[in-house]
Amino acid sequence: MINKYSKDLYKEDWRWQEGEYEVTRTSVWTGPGCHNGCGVLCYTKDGKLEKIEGDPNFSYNQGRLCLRCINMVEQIYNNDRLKWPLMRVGKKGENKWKRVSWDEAYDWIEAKHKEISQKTGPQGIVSLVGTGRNCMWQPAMITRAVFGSPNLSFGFLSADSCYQPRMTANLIKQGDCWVLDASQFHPLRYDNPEWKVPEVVVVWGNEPLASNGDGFVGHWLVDLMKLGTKLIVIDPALTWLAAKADLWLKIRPGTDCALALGFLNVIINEDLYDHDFVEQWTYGFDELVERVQEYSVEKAAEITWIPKEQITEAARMYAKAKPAGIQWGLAIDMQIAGMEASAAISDMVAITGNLDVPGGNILLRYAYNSSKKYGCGLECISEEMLQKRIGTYESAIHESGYTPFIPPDKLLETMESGKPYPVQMLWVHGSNPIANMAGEAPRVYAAWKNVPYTVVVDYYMTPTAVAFADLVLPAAMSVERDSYRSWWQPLRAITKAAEPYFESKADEQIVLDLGKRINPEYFNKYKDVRDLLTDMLYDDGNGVDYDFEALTHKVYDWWDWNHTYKKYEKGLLRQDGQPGFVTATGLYEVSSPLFDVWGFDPLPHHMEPYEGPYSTPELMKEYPFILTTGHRQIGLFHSEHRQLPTMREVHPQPEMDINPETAQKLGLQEGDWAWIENKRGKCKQQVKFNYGLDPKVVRARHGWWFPEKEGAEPVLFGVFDSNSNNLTTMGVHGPTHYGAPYKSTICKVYKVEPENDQVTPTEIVTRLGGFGYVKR
Ligand SMILES: Nc1nc2c(c(=O)[nH]1)N[C@H]1C(S)=C(S)[C@@H](COP(=O)(O)OP(=O)(O)OC[C@H]3O[C@@H](n4cnc5c(=O)[nH]c(N)nc54)[C@H](O)[C@@H]3O)O[C@H]1N2
Ligand SMILES: Nc1nc2c(c(=O)[nH]1)N[C@H]1C(S)=C(S)[C@@H](COP(=O)(O)OP(=O)(O)OC[C@H]3O[C@@H](n4cnc5c(=O)[nH]c(N)nc54)[C@H](O)[C@@H]3O)O[C@H]1N2
Ligand code: SF4
Ligand SMILES: [Mo]
Repeated sequence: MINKYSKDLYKEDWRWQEGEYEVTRTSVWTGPGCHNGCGVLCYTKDGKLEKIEGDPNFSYNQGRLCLRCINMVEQIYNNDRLKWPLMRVGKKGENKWKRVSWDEAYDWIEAKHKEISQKTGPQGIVSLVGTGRNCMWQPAMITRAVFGSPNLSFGFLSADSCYQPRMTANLIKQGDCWVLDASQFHPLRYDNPEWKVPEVVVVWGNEPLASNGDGFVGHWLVDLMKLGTKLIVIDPALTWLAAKADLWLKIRPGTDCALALGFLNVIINEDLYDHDFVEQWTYGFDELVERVQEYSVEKAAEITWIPKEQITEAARMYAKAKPAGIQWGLAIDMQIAGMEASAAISDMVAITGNLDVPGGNILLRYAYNSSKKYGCGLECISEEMLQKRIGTYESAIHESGYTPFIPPDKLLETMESGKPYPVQMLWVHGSNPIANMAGEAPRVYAAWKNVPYTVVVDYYMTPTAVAFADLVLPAAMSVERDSYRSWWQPLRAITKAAEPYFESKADEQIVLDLGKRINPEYFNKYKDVRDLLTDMLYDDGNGVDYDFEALTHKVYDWWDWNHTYKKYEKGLLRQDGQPGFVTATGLYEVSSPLFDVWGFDPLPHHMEPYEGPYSTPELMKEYPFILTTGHRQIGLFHSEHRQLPTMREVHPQPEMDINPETAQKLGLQEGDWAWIENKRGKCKQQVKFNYGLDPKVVRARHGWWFPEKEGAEPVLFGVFDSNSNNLTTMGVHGPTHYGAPYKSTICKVYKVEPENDQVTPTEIVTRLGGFGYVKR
């Protein structure tokens, strides 16, 4: 592809020799822990990665790399990394292991699969996966195509509250998802003649400079600002972007739906919406007109704690700009009204005429329509077996097939009650739940004790593995594996550049090895991993007519569909080739008939956070602060990277943000350790002053454990000591079962002193039966 980022910048081959190095031009995904697939040049010698550079010719990251990729050599060759399969020899939690061969490990898995299948059926095996790493389809395939179980869970992420609410709201309303169009889907990027610079971008519940989440590189926003884009940032904290924004709306956590409805009130009542789009392409607009009358700016201001003038100004600024885009993030999902907030924000995009226009919010699909993700292997599960999915029939969205997951909160209940059947084995593939994902980590820890067997597939030994695993399998990292990425645009090769660390194996290889043993009928057709990948490419690819090897030589392949605009006008969305959206009405559904059928409110509405000043005023007397958890750190991906000296130099300890005035009242100095506590539990983090934060709001970090500490219980790498998820919940969500209050709970804060620090939280959880006041 000849473009501005081309030839003259650097070589365009896929592999070459440069002095003593072999250089492979490819993309990476995980590890490093990441949602992206930036282009890299891997410099290897004797099969080892020695350095890594950003690929200047890939317009996606334009030669840039963030900390986690730059530090990849340290991540791969850190001595703590798992070197070979380990079988538990001591009791669970004792951290005693023996080295076994892969064959012995596979024998054990095969035997357990047989035993469980005979005892309860394969549905007794439940798989836990984590966030969008390059281990989405692999565990899905192992669960369904290898084990024959229908039970795949998005770890223990309460109410599927990451990206699922946003994507599902998009899918229900318009049949496809959108993202902010920062020109990323065209190889010419900002030089694409069709593209327009957004006049305004709303960064909403998202800090993409730290997170680079969901296939969006935060630095693109800096590019846009340089091109003239104005920002509105909606965040309780003064982030780097908020500090550069024209408007920063300091929202009370968990009230984003009310804010969106307040915006819609201004947009509709001041006639700032796009009449052509609304008349031609929407269904149920009049009902929204009625609904927003209940959300005057005054009311929205009262709920959100944002001055009403700012709400009006932001609504006008967004609606008058042509084009304008919304870059949304996790905070939208992580509230009980996660689905409702997502729906209201989608409506803003649609009725202002910013849907699928250049510089607005572009509708897109996986490159070449590849659909093999968490849904992989579903074709191997019979209807009868599907009916056995845990908890699925208690949630309309899960039942309807909008998600390939079982509801994680129901899985936890099943583990506690043994109903409808006891969980016999947890297959943990790319997740470290008790350190990070589980909403109510101590409760998950307690329930896991009822599960006889656990297998963990990971790069490193984790607290979850020490506490529960019988078998730990070492996984290969990105540069050590052949794979590909079709998550958004373009289709990218992930080409093996270095030899796997010791005996670690690629997730793809583990799929194939186990598949050939347990379901040879399905898997014997594949000679090797490349054969499997080729089959997936053909199978998925509307238009891909080359094999995996050819993709490694192409490196990147841009799919025109993904950068075409106004696809609904051109008949490019629907299977019948007619103009319109992939919905029952063929229109953008402002009021959702599906929601109505499922018994939900067809229009968005505000729901007060589960705990807070208005819903639990009594409780607030004891726990006076609103707590939001988990804002991202650039060098750490969830619970990963804590082993790496460089990352710990940048992020030595978990830090909680607090307004200095509040800290002063509590007798806290910056750097002090403070307890953060509510009725479910407590954890300690280091005080960091945040001058912009509301005096009543506290922000805590998530995912912290300490590989430098003892692994055996009761220390267990200190996994519950600083764990914000001792305070968050499971089983608390709105009627849609989508969206949990990870970012809107309550707490009190007080200084850690020798007398209140006699027993560690980890010891309380692992040895003393928990915090005692965990609600059941
Ligand atoms: N470095 C790094 N990158 C990551 C990850 C990681 O762990 N580390 N995790 C990945 C994953 S799985 C995800 S989902 C993404 C998430 O990444 P983002 O979408 O960026 O989400 P967060 O960083 O959790 O929070 C973003 C902002 O929301 C604000 N916020 C908190 N509560 C609220 C609220 O109630 N309303 C509003 N409007 N804002 C609020 C926080 O102050 C924060 O600045 O990041 C991905 N990328
Ligand atoms: N309080 C609070 N909790 C949160 C959040 C929050 O904002 N606040 N965010 C939540 C969100 S949005 C999410 S998505 C979850 C994420 O939760 P998870 O995705 O479960 O993240 P981790 O707990 O870090 O576990 C991932 C494990 O997989 C391993 N791993 C990484 N890449 C690979 C790979 O390619 N193959 C294999 N086999 N293993 C791999 C890592 O070493 C690590 O041990 O956390 C959630 N937890
Ligand atoms: S966003 Fe950062 S960690 Fe992810 S692939 Fe790009 S450079 Fe690597
Ligand atoms: Mo996530």
